[in-house]
Parts: sequence; C-alpha cells; structure tokens
Amino acid sequence: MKSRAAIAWEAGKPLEIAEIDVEGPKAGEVMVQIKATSVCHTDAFTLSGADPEGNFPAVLGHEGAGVVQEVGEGVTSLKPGDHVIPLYTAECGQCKFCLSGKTNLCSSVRATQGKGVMPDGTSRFSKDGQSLHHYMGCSTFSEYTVLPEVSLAKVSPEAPLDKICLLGCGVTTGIGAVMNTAKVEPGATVAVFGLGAIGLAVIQGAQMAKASRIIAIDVNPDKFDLARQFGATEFVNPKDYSDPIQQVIVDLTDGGVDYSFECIGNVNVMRSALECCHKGWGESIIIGVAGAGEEISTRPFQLVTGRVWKGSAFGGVKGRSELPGYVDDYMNGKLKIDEFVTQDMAFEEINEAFELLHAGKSIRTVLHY
Ligand code: NAD
Ligand code: AHE
Ligand code: ZN
Repeated sequence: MKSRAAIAWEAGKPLEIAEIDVEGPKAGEVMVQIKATSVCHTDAFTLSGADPEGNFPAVLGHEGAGVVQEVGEGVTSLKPGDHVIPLYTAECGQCKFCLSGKTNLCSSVRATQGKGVMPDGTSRFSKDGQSLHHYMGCSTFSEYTVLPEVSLAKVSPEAPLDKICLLGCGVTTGIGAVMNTAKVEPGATVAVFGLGAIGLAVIQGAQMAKASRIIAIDVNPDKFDLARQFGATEFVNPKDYSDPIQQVIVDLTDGGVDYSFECIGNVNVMRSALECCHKGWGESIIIGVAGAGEEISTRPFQLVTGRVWKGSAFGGVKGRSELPGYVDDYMNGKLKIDEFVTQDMAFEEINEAFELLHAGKSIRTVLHY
C-alpha cells in the first residue's frame, strides 16, 4: 500500500512529505486510514531530539482518528469500516497492569512500542526500501498506518473524526488527570501551569469537577482568553511578579492550592507546582514530559509536611473501555472539543503546524488527509 506520510529523518529537521510503503497488517494487527491528525507538544519534543525513546527515521504522530481498512489474522474486535482512535496506551485487559485495577499503563505492547517497532519486532513502514520506525504505537502522520488490535478504541461512527482525533491525547489527558489521577472534589482550589491543549483540558475537567477556584498560569497572556472560556477564574503571568511563582500562588490562596497540574514539561515549574500546594494535603500532578537527563527536585520536607507528588499518563484513562464514552459525551454536548481547534490545514502543511505550536499561536492544528 502506498501512503502519504511525513517522515522525521533526523532530530531537529523539518518533516519530509513523501509517499511511503505500508505493509498490510500481520496477525493481531489492523490497518487504519487516518482521516485527521493533530500535533501534540510531545511530537515536537521527540522531533527535537530530547526524547530518550526517540527513534529516527520515524513516522511520528499519536493524536488521530480514522477508519479500519483491513484486519490481520485473529483480529476479532474490529472490522473494515469501524471508526477508531489510535491509543499510545494500549489496553489488552489481560496483563498484570490491566488486571491490577490500579493503572492504565498496559504492558502488552509497550516494550516494542518504545523501540519504534510492531510487537513482532519489525516495522510496516519503508521508503525506497529503507525501514522507518513507528512512533508511540500510532504513527498518525501517515494516511495509512498499522497498529496492534489492542491499541485501537472503537468509537461511534456518528462522531466527526476531525474533532475526536483530539481525544487520542490532549483532551483526554487533561480531563483524565483531573478525574482519575487527582480526583478533584467539588469546592477544591486548582492551579494549572501551562495553557496549551493539556492545561486547557485540565481547566475543563476542573470545571466539570466543580472546583471553586481555577488559577490559570502561563508566560503567554494570549492564552488567558481561551482559559477563561474553559472555566478558569484567575489568571497569572509569572513574568508580572518578582517573587517565585509558588509564593505568588500561596499568597493568593491562603496557604496554597488543593491541586496543581504541571502541563509544560519544565522541571523547575514542576517544583513550583508542588510547592504551591497546601501543607498537609495539597497534591501536584505532573503531566508535562521532560527531556533526557532532566530530573525533578524539592526539599523532602515538602513531602514530609503532607504535599503529594504524582504523575499522569493519558489521564489514567483505559482507552478501549473509556474512550467510546468520551466520544459520546462530546456528541451529547457534555465535553468541549471544538474550542481546542485553532487551525485546520491540509496534511501537507504539517511543518507549519509545528511552527505555530512553537510560536504559541495554536492550541491544536487539525491536519486533514
Ligand atoms: P503546548 O506547547 O501547547 O503548551 C505549553 C504551554 O506552556 C504554552 O502555553 C506555554 O506558553 C506554556 N509555558 C511554557 N513555559 C512556561 C513557564 N515557564 N511558565 C508557565 N507557562 C509556560 O503543549 P501541550 O501540547 O499542551 O503539552 C504540554 C505538555 O504535556 C508537554 O510537555 C507534552 O509533552 C505533555 N503531554 C503529556 C501527556 C501525558 O500523558 N503525560 C500527554 C500529552 C502531552
Ligand atoms: N518517551 C519519553 C516519555 C514520553 C512520555 O512521558 N509520554 C507520555 C505520553 S505524552 C503524550 O503526548 C506517557 O504517557 N508516557 C507513558 C508511557 O508508557 O509512554 C521518555 O522519557 O522516555
Ligand atoms: Zn500527546
């Protein structure tokens, strides 16, 4: 199968739009025609070379939606024509992690996924005979892509694929982090660091959870209008203060917030996010992804005195069981997605989508094949 794709040949270079070869699905695999994909900061992070799991050359992209084209031997839960969202966090339902009831981090395909290959250790992508790596088990920057059956959520065929593609990462991650990881309760105070798609989805989740105060923090004040639309009640630009930002938030909240969320990937901000939490009970959730070699630090006394540091991957959401419900909530008007889409473009303009994200001029650009 020939497919339009964007190839990341090496770190730090723009993607090349090219026609690639995609092999059909092997046993337990599914070929999907991606109809729409968007660019998440994690794609830019990996392309920058900062990802310890970055493999090149690769077909990046992990936030997409499409239609099943062909299924491999033994695939029973999907058939051609089904509408699907690719999952970078699979759900096999059978591994130790899935059975634990404690995490969404399925282990069934994660080891090979991190090496940029399918579970049998090989790639389905090539260009002029040269093998290309898969990415996060999804590779949505190819019109035709191949995934393990366990890495696809079947969703309502009524839902617009160019909107629900955002449930493949950004929107689900932010809302899930509030609902599953922090379990924000009505009346709680919340601080959100970083107002990209992830931070804005956290704000939407905090409003759904009936938080009493939602403090939106970003160094780019252009993000504040949208944050207000999603439910933020206060706005703080750290550049307007000489005090450390954790002190500013502690002063604003009579000792600190109940929950904070780091949605940037900056280890210094992660420390601030922890330290702006209330003594005795405040919880800080790390969502942002930091580069190879970076580490977090704080005085252990911050934890001894009751603050809690947690992390969240894909919002703790089990994709195959829970994403269909997210899609239904969107269709029933209970979940906002359209507001995250700041630009729509043809797939071929993908490098421009990366530039807009870096320039702070987009929340999500949806690319149409
Ligand atoms: P984005 O680039 O759209 O948004 C980041 C925001 O942070 C921007 O608005 C930027 O102005 C702001 N910012 C940068 N430095 C800041 C600072 N020092 N103080 C305050 N604000 C600052 O990115 P995104 O797509 O929303 O992704 C956010 C982070 O979440 C990335 O690190 C991404 O890799 C990560 N992520 C993690 C998961 C997960 O499952 N854990 C899922 C998706 C994305
Ligand atoms: N590969 C990196 C870490 C990247 C990372 O943390 N990824 C997040 C999803 S970001 C989506 O935009 C995640 O869920 N990680 C859990 C997992 O299993 O990958 C590294 O540091 O090696
Ligand atoms: Zn992402």
